Amino acid sequence: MKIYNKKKIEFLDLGQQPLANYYLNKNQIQKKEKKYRLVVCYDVKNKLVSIKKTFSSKMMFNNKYPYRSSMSKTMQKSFKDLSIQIKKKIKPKKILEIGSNDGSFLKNFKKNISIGIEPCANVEKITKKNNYNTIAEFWTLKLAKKLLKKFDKMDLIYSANTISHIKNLDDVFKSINLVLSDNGVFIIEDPSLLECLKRNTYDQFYNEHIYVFSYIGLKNILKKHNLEIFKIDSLDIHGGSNRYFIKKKECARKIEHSVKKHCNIETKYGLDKIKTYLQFSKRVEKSKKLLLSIFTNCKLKNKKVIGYGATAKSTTILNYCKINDSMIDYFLDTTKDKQNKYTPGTKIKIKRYNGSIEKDVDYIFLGAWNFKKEIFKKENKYIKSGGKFIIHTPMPKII
Ligand code: DWN
Ligand code: SAH
Repeated sequence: MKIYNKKKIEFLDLGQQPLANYYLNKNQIQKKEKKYRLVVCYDVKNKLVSIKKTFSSKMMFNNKYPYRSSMSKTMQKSFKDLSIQIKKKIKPKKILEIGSNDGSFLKNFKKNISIGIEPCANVEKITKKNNYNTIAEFWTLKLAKKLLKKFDKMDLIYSANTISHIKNLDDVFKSINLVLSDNGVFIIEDPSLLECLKRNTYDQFYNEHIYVFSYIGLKNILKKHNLEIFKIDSLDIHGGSNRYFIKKKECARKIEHSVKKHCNIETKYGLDKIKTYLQFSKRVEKSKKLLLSIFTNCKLKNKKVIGYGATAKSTTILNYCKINDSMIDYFLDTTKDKQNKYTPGTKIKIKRYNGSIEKDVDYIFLGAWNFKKEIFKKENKYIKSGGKFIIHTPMPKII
C-alpha cells in the first residue's frame, strides 16, 4: 500500500498493461508495444476509486475506436426498456445522449428530438447515416455552451458507460448543469463499484475506465454542482451496473427510498474503508493464481482453449495473469473492427465469429463474461456436446 498526495491510497497493482482497445495489426505484432503500469487508488476525501495513470481522451477515443454497443442483444434490450420507461414517465421534448456510440440507445427515439455526442468519428457516422443529429466531439463545457446557442435546454440527458471515461468530472457536471432544464432528468449508467468488489471483477479497471463509481463517491462530486441523485436502479448489465437518476437540487422531484437503501448497502459493505479495498486486492491476487493454474493445466493436458469476446476488460485479465497465445489459440468476436487483429499485449489472434464453435475446442475462456446468459443461449449446441467455459468471476472456474 502506498499513499500519495496525502489523500490517495494505491490498493491494487495490475502490472504492465497496453491500451485496452488498441488491437494490433499483423505488422504491429513484431514491434514492441507501449505499456504502462495500471494502479488503482482510493481517494479518502471524496471516496472515489480511480486509476492512477490516465491518457488523453484523444489517444483513447478517435476514429479507430473499435467498440460497438450494438454487438449484444442484452445491451439493445436494456436500452429499449429504458427508452420505454423514459417515454412513459419523463415524456421529454428534447433528449441528449453523451457517448452515443453507434446509436443503439438513440434509435429508440424520434430523430427530431434527439442529439448524440460521440467523439469517435468512425462510430458517430453510423448514427449520422441513420439521419440522427450527432456531433463528433468530446463532451466539454465549451461544447455545452455551443449547444445552448443552437438548442433549448434538455429535459433528458442520458450517458451510459461514458462519464466514468472522463477525467474532469467538474467540467462534466458543470456542463450538465448548464444544459439541463430546471425540471430535467440526467441519467448516468456505469459499472457498480460494489458489484466489482463483490464479484472480483478487477477487469473493470483499464485505461478507459478512469473511475468505477459508487453512490457514496459520485454524490459528493454532484453536490458541488447543485445536482443530486433521486433514484438508483441496480442492473445486471456489464456484471452489475447502477443507473443513477439525477436532478437539479431545487427541482421538486422526490428523493426515492432506493437512494438511502443503496447508501446503506455500500456503507455496510465498507466502501468508505480502505480495509475493504485491501481485502479486494488480496482476492485479486488469489484469482490470478487460480486462473493461471487452470490455463497451465489445460496446456499440460494438451487441451484446445479459445477465447470468446475480445473485450477491453479481457486485456486487463490476460496481461495481468500473463496469458498469451501459447495458452489461448484464438479469440472469436462479432466486431468487424477487431477481426483479423491481435489482442493488445498478449497477441492472440481475433477471428470472425461465423455462428458456431469448431468441433475440436475443449474450453472457451469467456472474455465477454458480462453477456454470459446471452452467449450460453447462443452456444447451446457447444454446451450440449460437452463443451466447457473458463470464467474468472467471482473466482476462476470451469463451467
Ligand atoms: O465501457 C466500455 C464498455 C461499455 O464497452 C468501453 N470502455 C469499452 C467496452 O468494453 P468491453 O470491450 O469490455 O465491452 P463488452 O461490451 O463487454 O464487449 C463485448 C465484446 O464481445 C465485443 O467485442 C463483442 C463481443 N461479443 C461477441 O463476440 N459475441 C459479444 C457478444 C454478446 C457475443 O455474442
Ligand atoms: N454508451 C455506449 C458506449 C460506451 S463506450 C454504451 O453504453 O454501450 C464509451 C463511449 O464513450 C465511446 O463511444 C467513447 O467514444 C465515448 N466517450 C469517451 N469520452 C467521451 C467524452 N468526453 N464525451 C462524449 N463521449 C465520450
